[in-house]
Amino acid sequence: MRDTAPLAFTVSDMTCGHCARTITGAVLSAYPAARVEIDLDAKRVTVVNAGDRAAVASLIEAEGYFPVDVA
Ligand SMILES: [Cu+2]
Repeated sequence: MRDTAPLAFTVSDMTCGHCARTITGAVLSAYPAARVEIDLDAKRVTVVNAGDRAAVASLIEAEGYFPVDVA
């Protein structure tokens, strides 16, 4: 199965490995087939094979972070 188009977010309040694991875990618990890539330096979260943008954003928000769409 081909990967879906990546959804990219900037999460400015993602500051450490704990944040990265929390966000990754939240996405994977809802979408076990997803792949989550985190670039902590760039504060970037990229997700493929998950739900739509709004669904992924709300999972991240539910953990207390503020994702902003990357155009
Ligand atoms: Cu952290």
